[in-house]
Amino acid sequence: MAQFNYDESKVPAYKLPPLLQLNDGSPVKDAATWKKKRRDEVLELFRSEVYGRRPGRPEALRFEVTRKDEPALGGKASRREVRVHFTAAENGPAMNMLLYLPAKDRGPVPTFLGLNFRGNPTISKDPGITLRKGDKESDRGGSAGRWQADMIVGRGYALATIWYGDIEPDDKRNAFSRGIHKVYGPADKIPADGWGSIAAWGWGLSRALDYFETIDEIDHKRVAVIGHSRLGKTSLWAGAEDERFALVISNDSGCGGAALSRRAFGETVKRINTSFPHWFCDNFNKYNGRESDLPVDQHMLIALMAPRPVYVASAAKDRWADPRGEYLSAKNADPVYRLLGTEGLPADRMPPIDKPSMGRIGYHIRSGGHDVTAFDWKAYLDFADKHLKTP
Ligand code: GTR
Repeated sequence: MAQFNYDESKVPAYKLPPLLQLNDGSPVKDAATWKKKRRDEVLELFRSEVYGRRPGRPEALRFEVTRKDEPALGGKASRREVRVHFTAAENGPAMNMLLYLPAKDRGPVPTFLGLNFRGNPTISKDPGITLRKGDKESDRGGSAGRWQADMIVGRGYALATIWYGDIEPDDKRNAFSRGIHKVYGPADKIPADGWGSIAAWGWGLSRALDYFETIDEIDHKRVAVIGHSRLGKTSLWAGAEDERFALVISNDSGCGGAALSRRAFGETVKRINTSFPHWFCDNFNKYNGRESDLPVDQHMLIALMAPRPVYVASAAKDRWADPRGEYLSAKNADPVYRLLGTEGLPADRMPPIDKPSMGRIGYHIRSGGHDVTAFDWKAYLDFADKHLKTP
């Protein structure tokens, strides 16, 4: 089997594992059975076969404000920087969070939280963001289009972001010996269902939420977790593991994220496990070229968010991430949302390009390629207004 496919006629015939059926074969007919039994079963399957098990909140976790609030973004926001220490050691592992609070809205405000790829200074041209060792002035704002900080605070939301490499380097050779993994044990002792880097990054997002619980400016019950691509896989898994996240957004997350694995369209399980062996747990390798043996598929991951609002976004030219497979995941999670008494995804077919469909599940396919754009953010803000702003 090829490691990727771009031909719809070569998508194998497949049957999705049943969502509304317990492992013992009995049907899930009511919300209580989903909440008390089936959700836990599905979560366990994803832990043991896909992402791996992660630890809880470290006892020594502590928060240090490294830069006090200062006006930023032309007065539209105030900027704060916070170091989240994972251990008691002064120079131990920690992540640096950049936080913009909207200036005109009195807290507690709803918040978007997401990891960034290239460092906090890249998310805005704001000259006040602390540069890390090795960062250059010219790095500032290099990824600003993907963050749209002005638009977000202008609509009354806070924005918090952390460089994902602070939690763990995205490095297939050394990730586990240099990142948060090493705090929890030697790199060569990770069991087959032990956490991979996606679980580690998601764990870091939960530690950011721990900080929000300690401050008044942010409403920790209205935090939307967002991520793009590998970090979209991460936001989904973070939302599954931690139900404190009120809303979950996957931007172009593809294989191992929102896309159905069984379609094997674009990137496949074998391909992703070969290119990025550190992202998932070792057990996931069992399904290389054998997607139909997986006890789960990614519609079940989307369903783990229920009844919380979840948004899946694709891009038309991003065939590697399989837009159709992402749509089908969102749609096939719909029965769980309905069972829990909420609207699911209104679109019965894949919506036209650039026309979002927003129920309790949202979906759009944007024109253009693998990216996060102002169009995407406008949709996420509209979706958040719909679900987080209504009393
Ligand atoms: C690609 C990978 C995708 C996606 C992407 C990204 O190389 O194959 O699964 O995660 O990277 O994160 O940009």
